[in-house]
Amino acid sequence: MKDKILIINTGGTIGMVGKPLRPAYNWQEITAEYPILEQFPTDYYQFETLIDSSDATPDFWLYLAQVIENHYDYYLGFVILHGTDTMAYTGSMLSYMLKNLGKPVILTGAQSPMVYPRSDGLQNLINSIYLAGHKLFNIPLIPEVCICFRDTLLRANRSKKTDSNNYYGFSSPNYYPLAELGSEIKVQKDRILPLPEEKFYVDKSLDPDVIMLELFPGMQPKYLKAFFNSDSTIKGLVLKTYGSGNTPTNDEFINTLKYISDKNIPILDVTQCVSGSVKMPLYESTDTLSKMGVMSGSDITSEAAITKLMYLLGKKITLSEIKEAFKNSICGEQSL
Ligand code: ASN
Repeated sequence: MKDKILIINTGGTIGMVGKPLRPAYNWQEITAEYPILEQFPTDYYQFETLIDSSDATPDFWLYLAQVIENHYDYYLGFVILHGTDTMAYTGSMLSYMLKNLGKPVILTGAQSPMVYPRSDGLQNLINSIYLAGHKLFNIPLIPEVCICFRDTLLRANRSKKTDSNNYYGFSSPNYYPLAELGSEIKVQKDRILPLPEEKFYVDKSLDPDVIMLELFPGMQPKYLKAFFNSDSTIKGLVLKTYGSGNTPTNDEFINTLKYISDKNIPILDVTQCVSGSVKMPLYESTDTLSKMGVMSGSDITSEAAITKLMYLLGKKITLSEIKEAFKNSICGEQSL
């Protein structure tokens, strides 16, 4: 193994250059203004097509996981340059796919391109290099998929992009940061997953035949039903509900959920609130859902929920096994 860090560039604002902004052709173009970056022991891998992360797809996740697998044995850790828009989805999916992860996988990006003088990119990148290179910088090893942004290191599957402009772009509303990145890097060891004993591998099961819908007052159940008509291929539903997991209680809405559930389609209840948890059965509405077999998403983020559902469906397990999996955490994505 080399005492080095692999930087994997997938795209996003951090590596954009020119006017109008376009993805850089190579690493030198991004870092020309920052000779300081040459002093770090890094290698660089660039995706053939750099994307705006709003174009991320399941195939993109599979390819990224494959790149990590191919290089896993040779590096101390990985820094993934990624657009901020869907970073929490990619981080969540990677957290499920990278099994027995024993090295840091740090996703980072920027709100403003690195070639701009006021960019947040350089600080985010250097912090990420430190965290991925751990022992080279006297930092504890964090064997997790994380998001490094501004002054915090967050568990990726607990994170959300909560600001489209501010340099504090991400938060982890239901789990404390894994590290604080001030003049010192303070890692909170008690918040970090244990180092696995088994060998690392990539689990590539994934089924994208899912849908996520957010409730709003006045939503017409007939539109929800239309998604699940007789020839629909949708295999799972994440419902973003109100407050502690509440939905309308009228017969038409409840019968529509029953119609979906009777097709053996797993329905997961997650809250549309930024923080807090689904509590079943606290109110009458969640009592009805729970009796129907709707699963509680506890305090999982919607990003971690939809990717977990894709991951579980890809395993071709039974409905009751899926329900069991949502009562448990795969890698720290929800409280039990
Ligand atoms: N649209 C960009 C992306 O997600 C936003 C960013 O990176 N700041 O790729």
